[in-house]
Amino acid sequence: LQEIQKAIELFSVGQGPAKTMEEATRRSYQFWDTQPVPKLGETVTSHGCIEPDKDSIREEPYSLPQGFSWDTLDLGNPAVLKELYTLLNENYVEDDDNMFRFDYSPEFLLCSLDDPYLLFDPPREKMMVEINFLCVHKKLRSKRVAPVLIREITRRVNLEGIFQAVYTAGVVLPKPVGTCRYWHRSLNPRKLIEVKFSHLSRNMTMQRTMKLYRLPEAPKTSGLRPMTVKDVPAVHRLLNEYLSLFNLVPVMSPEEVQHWLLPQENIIDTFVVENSDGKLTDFLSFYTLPSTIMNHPVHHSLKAAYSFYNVHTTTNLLDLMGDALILAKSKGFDVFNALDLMENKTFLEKLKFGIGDGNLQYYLYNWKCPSMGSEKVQVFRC
Ligand code: MYA
Repeated sequence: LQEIQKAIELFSVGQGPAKTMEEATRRSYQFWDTQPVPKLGETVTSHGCIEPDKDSIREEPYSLPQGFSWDTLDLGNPAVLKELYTLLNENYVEDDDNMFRFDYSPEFLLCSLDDPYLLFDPPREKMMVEINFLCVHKKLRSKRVAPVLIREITRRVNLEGIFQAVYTAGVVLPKPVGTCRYWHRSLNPRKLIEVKFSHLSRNMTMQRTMKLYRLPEAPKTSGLRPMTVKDVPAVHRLLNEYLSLFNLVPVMSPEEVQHWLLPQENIIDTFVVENSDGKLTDFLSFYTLPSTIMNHPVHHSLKAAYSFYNVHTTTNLLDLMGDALILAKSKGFDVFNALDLMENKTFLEKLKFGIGDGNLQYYLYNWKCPSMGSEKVQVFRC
């Protein structure tokens, strides 16, 4: 029996996606080994592209399994947007125990599926695309459709004259440039425990847990207010100055700052701090990404806020993020999530975040650079 169990384990390690570096180094990558990415065991010491820009690019789309064809979506058409929403709502990323699945709203998808942007890898700036929302319908899984999708998007991006990409994934592939961990701050502990997102700690009652996570009614930073369109130039300046402290960051134009940070209901919240001279000194932001709760008789949706860009020059980061929690709670979020990137490690434990069980791996396509600690990585788009 032990032998059989071992064989099953080895088989599953060989086939399934790897969640840890240890599992990843024990399996082979039939597709990724053919791609311009560093190998898992490789130590990268230089910066630059892995293969040169292509002169000739294949003209025909890659072949899909029989009965399927490529279609370019017109997301301005509400029926098409709904179709995309439904595909992701039913088939996109789930947690390891298949209890929760991301539920990106149609408006969020529309806002998120946007143009390429510059990525900074000091001392260089490189035009890259961000790849997101890779999804294969559950009925078509494990049939090597994902490599076809990746090859096809690569071909289409190459036709635009772009040869690098950035992406994140929960699984380990060759080869992460940085590894970040999600942390979670309970805002509505009773519901989180009821849906088994979290559990009652030992020696804790529900009453004591609720008291532990209680937050003040109103933020404490004076001059904190929602961002408006007039704030775009100041927020743009604050953001780019702050981002220059890190190694892997997007370089945003004022138009992109407006697109990504200007508050939009149920998509993005941004609050700026204006001092008594009318000068903006800091800002905080978080985006809305609910998850579907699968198989719960009462609760069907988990309302999660995700920390986005937070810049501080005058206000203490701990106070700024404490206010982010208060604002998220007052807007009805159940949980506030943040990665341990940038300076986040300085406030996570102090603000009662608990460590999550999944990593988020950061990747570059056709670009090598030495791997870095999570504190050197900046968050990308949502
Ligand atoms: S990350 C979110 C990914 N989506 C999900 O997790 C949703 C739920 N899962 C699914 O829809 C499927 O399981 C997916 C795989 C689609 C993930 N990134 O078709 P298969 C490799 C890259 O038989 P399926 C996000 O959106 C796997 O190692 N590769 O498998 C960023 C194996 O390759 P190899 C992945 O389960 C995406 C091959 O796929 C991922 O039916 C960035 C198996 O294919 C993954 N998350 O489908 C994409 N998971 O043989 C890369 C598995 O080598 C972009 N695999 O082990 C690269 C840049 C392209 C543009 C370049 C421009 C210059």
